[in-house]
Amino acid sequence: MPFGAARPQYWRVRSSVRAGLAGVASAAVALGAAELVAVVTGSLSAPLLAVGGVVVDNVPAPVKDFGIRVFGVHDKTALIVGTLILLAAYAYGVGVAAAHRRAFGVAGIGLFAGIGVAAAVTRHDAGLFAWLPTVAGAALAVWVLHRLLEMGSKPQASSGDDRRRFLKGVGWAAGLAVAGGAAGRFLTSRQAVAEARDHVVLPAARQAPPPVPAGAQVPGVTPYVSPNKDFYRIDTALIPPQVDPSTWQLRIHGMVRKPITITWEQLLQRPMIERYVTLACVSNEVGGDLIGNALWLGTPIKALIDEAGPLPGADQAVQRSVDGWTCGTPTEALRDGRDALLTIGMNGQPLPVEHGFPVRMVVPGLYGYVSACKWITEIELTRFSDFDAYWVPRGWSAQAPIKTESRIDTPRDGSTRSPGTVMVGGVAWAQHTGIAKVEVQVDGGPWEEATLAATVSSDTWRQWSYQWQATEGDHRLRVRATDRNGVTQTSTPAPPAPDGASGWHAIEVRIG
Ligand SMILES: Nc1nc2c(c(=O)[nH]1)N[C@H]1C(S)=C(S)[C@@H](COP(=O)(O)O)O[C@H]1N2
Ligand SMILES: [Mo]
Repeated sequence: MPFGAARPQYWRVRSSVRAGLAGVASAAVALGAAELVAVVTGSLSAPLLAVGGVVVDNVPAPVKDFGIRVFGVHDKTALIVGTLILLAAYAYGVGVAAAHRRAFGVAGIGLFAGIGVAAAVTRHDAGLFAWLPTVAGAALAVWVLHRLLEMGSKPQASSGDDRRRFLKGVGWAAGLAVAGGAAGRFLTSRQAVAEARDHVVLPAARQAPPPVPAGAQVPGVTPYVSPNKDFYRIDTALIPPQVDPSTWQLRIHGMVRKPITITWEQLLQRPMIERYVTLACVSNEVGGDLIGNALWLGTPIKALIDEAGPLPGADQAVQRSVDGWTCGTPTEALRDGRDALLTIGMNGQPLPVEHGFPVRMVVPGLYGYVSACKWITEIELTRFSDFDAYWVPRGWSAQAPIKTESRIDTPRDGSTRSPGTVMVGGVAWAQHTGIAKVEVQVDGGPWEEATLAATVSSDTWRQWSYQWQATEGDHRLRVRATDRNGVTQTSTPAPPAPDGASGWHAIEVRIG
């Protein structure tokens, strides 16, 4: 043998790399083919999204918290990319194992298919054929893996010709997989409701919306009204549910005298009002940006609930989304006269798909996870003692009013300014109670009262400013707010779980 004793071992390493590549290529084929089949069976039946969905539904509160802290509103992209990397590593291993024994390949792909099918058929509203994308993808993967291994593992595969043939095979498989996957995604998105949304003509509110007073905006602070495209987004949906208004219905049932169902057309006939409400996520850290203020157009939910007639003891109104997500709101909060709205418009536009199109709830004063169901289709009157909504068994409180908080937006933490007057500014919120006072403290000195900007109502955040006579050196600034009941936000730091972060926001600034 011309290359001496080293050759067989050298060749074995090369061939196991080939086997690994064959495994990865066949996994890609499985995913691509599954995406194509899922065009017919529903996008959530493709294994990647199905498994991702199960992961999202089962992460413990601290892990979810960590995901949001590290990846922010990109937590879902991170999840998908992470899953793809894990899957590629697994498929590489399956390829190598299959090179030794084909049965290992079938078993490895079978295990993958088992997990995919289990995830797909247990999703909320899974169709009769939810198993099909995974099974079709897996069957194709077994065949592709077999073919590629045939090409790649023949002893004569070390010849240039065979190596080229093998790489060409891998290239073709990967190319077809990506093309199939992309075509699948494209066709699925054509079923999307973007077009239906474009055709929605929102009814007018009975009165003009409350004007934003001049002076509500402090220069350098986050916009008082958050544009739709910048509004924070938090939900468990890996891709936003596509709900066609022409088939949308809301059913109000459970502990009621008379269950009612209304359609989109009927909803549009109801009296509409427009209100600014500042929505906040319970996962928002002190100083964080999972909070936004918008002008919501909707009909008061109280009237609809009263028509259904809640029975005594029905202290919880469980809202359910098309994807099965639930949140529980105290029935009282929907009927006590605050502007709890069944919402169809956001800042003058139909709700963006990611923000709940066509219909969502907005309730002033409660964190989103207990009040703001997007893609809503159901309200079930029940008791808190009888039903735990989505986040409750995952470690979050059943009841969660928004905690009074304040944030410094300018100067930025860690920035440098010149000595002299420095304009300090930010936002403070105590939804449905209102902000009465904001104070700023420099280097642990006395608390100084900030100037409050004008605001639309107690249901929105309020901006503030403070003229700081800054001297050279490193400084630490803190802020605290007091609500209109005279209660000052607690200095005790708390993490988001179980019912919202607390503590005073602090920043460091260098003057010089
Ligand atoms: N269907 C559905 N609605 C949902 C959620 C969800 O996961 N699914 N998340 C809630 C949470 S935790 C928050 S903070 C708000 C966020 O609303 P936004 O994404 O429009 O800002 O939506 C709420 N409504
Ligand atoms: Mo949230």
